Amino acid sequence: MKRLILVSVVLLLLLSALAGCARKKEQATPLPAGALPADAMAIAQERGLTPDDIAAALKTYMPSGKWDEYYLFSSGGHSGNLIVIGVPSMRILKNIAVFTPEAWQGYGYGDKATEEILDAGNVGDVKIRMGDSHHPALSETNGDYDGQWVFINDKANARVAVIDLRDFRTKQIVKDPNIISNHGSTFVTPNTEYVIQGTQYATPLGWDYAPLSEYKEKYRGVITLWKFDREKGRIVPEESFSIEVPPYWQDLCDAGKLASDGWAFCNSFNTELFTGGNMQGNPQFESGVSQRDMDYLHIFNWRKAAEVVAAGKYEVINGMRVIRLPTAAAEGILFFAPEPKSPHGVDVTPDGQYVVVSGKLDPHVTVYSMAKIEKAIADRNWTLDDYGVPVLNYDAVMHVQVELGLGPLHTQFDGQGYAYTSLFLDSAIARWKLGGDDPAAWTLVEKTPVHYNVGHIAAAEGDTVNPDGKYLVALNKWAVDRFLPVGPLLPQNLQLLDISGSPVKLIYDMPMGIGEPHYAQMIKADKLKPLNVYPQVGWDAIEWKPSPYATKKGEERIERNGNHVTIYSTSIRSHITPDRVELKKGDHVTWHITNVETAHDAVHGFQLGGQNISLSIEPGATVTFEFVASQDGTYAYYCTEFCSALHLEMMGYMLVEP
Ligand code: K7E
Ligand code: CUA
Repeated sequence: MKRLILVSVVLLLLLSALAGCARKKEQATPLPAGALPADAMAIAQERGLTPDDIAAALKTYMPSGKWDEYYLFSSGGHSGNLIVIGVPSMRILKNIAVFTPEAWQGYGYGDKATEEILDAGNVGDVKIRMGDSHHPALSETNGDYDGQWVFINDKANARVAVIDLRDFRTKQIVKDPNIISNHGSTFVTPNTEYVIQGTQYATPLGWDYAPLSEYKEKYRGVITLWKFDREKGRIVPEESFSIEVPPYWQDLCDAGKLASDGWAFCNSFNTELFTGGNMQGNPQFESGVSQRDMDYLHIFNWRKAAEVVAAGKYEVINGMRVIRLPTAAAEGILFFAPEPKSPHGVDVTPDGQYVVVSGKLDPHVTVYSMAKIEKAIADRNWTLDDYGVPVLNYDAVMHVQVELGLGPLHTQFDGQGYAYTSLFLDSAIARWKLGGDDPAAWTLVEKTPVHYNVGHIAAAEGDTVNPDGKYLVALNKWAVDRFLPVGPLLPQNLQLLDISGSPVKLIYDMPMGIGEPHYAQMIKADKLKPLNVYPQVGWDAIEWKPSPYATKKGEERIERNGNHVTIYSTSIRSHITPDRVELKKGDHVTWHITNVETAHDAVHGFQLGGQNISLSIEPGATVTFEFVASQDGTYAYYCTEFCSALHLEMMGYMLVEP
């Protein structure tokens, strides 16, 4: 029977994907005469636009020079970056380099500070220069986005990055020393005390070797609470800690807020402890991990966990303080609640009273009540799992199930008491009513088709204590027939929906041809105060203070000390000083360049052919790179931003004498 269900689920998945191709274009309703001024009417008629098309165009068109109302921060998936998009125009504004080198921003191509950031994310002696970014989390104050920082995880290597919204640059990457993949990250606590991160695929801690036959005893996950220091703008690993959890494959997490402040929640989807073996006669992973009817929602008290760590009840494992599993269970830090199998998203309502779990294999969302969870804990209404963790009685904590459709994944909220859930298999967004105490008041309101196979959704400030409503972006996994064909690898499709009224309206399609976005967050634009130029000329943008290598105009120089050569340069429209650098083969070169400009947008780039060097030197910044002149010859370096009419002349020769 279970096999049958699984086979039909797989079939459904395939069919839903194919359904995308078969779907018909909607019939165009003609415009009534006189609906538009004659010249606009002529354009609309010539292009075959419907009244809905015209309304959508009017809502999303951004006249030249006008600014968008919201920023959307979208993960770039396996491009390892973070993409900034203006809403409602859906124009890409920046593709922030995070886990992957990026030449335009001079990230990871010589710039010493950025190389150090990337190197901090290395795994042992392997230089990691890729990432699978999934979930951005904007910093919060009192549960509301404050526009200061954004964090994002790399699922492939279990890392978290810190991005500074003063200059939209990555400032730090931290690697969890105990796990090799994460997914339930990043999610911040309501005052950004901690950045939450959960394991995805369990391994022995420190991903040490242990045979899969020892899975139950040796494999584990962790929930890591990375301590964030706002003053420093850095995660502080020494003040962070992990909570050891069973090897249940933790999935998404969310932090509690208001009524659930101090708590956090993570799903899991392999309470079967299945370990594969499809060449050894075992079922495939997707069926092996779906045998039980229920998995476990992890409910943990991070505030209590911080107290337990402060009381010294932890072990240091690979340099990280870890609350061991028996301690977590005994101290009332970790509880489980059964949840319909193979869940994906877990999302806390704006008032913090309810936790919404979406199961990929269940047409319902399952809603838990924080009040009921706290009562069940107080009543000790639980049984213990194999690891001694209390499993709360499902009936005591489950508040209501709402049937929405096939493949519910992720939920967001507006300020009108509605929730929105993506339906992957249905290719639709369900709008449904949060009902409060009365379970009968929780009802599906409407469903809006999207194209196709939607994963995450992002409503304006839709996971805060104070959602804006207005816009919702569906991050669709399949594009199929929506855009001009570009070969077998298609863009994903970000679709903008107007959720301000009823019915919900689809108003824009935006192809994302960079990497697969997973989650995104949308913040009111006026909450951000990015600077135009660095605070003073000679600025170290990573340390956020004047650089000791800042060079003033007229003080440029080349210093030689044995075979160590140090160059102090400036760049200004339209020259680099010095424009002649003479080296000897084998010299070790340290080269500092200060952009002495203070004009908005007066950026100079710098590329040095044959040395893999690409820098971005933004107004006021001092950038340093180092290399060994290992090959003699004649090289050219030049500015890579078309900064002035005489930009092509902004160059220099580097001679390396044999
Ligand atoms: Cu793609 Cu949040 Cu990683 Cu769902 S996850 S879709
Ligand atoms: Cu500076 Cu072109």
